[in-house]
Amino acid sequence: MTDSTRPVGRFSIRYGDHVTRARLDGRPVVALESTIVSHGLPRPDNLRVAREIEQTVRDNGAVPATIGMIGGELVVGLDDAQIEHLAGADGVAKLSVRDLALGAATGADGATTVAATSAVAAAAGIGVFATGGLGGVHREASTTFDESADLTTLARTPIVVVCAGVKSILDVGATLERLETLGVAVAGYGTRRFPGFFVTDGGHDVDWQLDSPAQVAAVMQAREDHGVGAGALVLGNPLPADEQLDRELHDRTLAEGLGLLARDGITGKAVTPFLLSHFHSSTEGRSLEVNVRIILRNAALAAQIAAAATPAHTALGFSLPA
Ligand code: PSU
Ligand code: MN
Repeated sequence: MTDSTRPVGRFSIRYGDHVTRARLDGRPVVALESTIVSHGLPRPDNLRVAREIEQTVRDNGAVPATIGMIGGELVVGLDDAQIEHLAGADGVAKLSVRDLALGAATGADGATTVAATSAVAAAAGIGVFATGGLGGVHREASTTFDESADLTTLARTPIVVVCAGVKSILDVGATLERLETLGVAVAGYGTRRFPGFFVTDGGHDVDWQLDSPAQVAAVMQAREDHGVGAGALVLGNPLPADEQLDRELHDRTLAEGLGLLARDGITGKAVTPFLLSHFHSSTEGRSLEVNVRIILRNAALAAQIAAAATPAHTALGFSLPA
């Protein structure tokens, strides 16, 4: 851990040694979120998977920067002991952007969602972020108003988010409509269909298809060159069809999970972790396996994109911590 910090807004960010070294050496960095570790995956697999995600980034030519909050301090590049802490401790907060100041001022330990991770990564000058699936518009949103803050945050955050689309537990079509309204760019990786996380095809077309890390890097460069629009690029990287969750098992598990949500009155930020945990327990680990595959594939692709994009990004003046 270094003591170099750099203020971002009213926060300071602490950089892990490996991230500081990577930036000094001009090596590519990939941001990773911690909510999937603390709240999205069951213990004890979550810690093993968190380590595998980091290793996959390294194996594909980049340096992982897992982001989270320790004792009220935002850390870009958690070390192994800190990841172990967020994976195993009780009471780790789920931090979206609106929670960051509350967590900082109260000295919280917290895991950052897609929204918070993107915002912190972009503030730290990291251009590529890998996750599992985005948050989005929930199926009952017309009455519950449940739409993830991931969407509005991505509208103002310049970063490439490599994901397997949005979870099929959400309203995929409504989420795509909101991304359009919010000005968030969306492309499929090797496909014109938007992925549905556990399932390869989320049921909707996207307008753009990108086919290589170099092509994604060229889009990043073009966005900088043109300076128009400061939102994210969501890159949907689908699972190969033979690796997806069995459709029938998926549909049955989802219907049950939605019923349980209603029965138990689960709302707000508890909804996504509840549904994921329901999938993991009632598919006897099959959805967990699929979830892990998704994240590792996204981590590999994000690393390749970051490596392809590095010259552009160092030229853009990644500012090094003082
Ligand atoms: N995708 C996963 N597992 C997760 C999440 C996404 O595969 O745990 C998390 C992400 O951190 C995402 C959050 O930002 O769920 C969305 O939560 P909500 O719907 O409450 O905004
Ligand atoms: Mn929500």
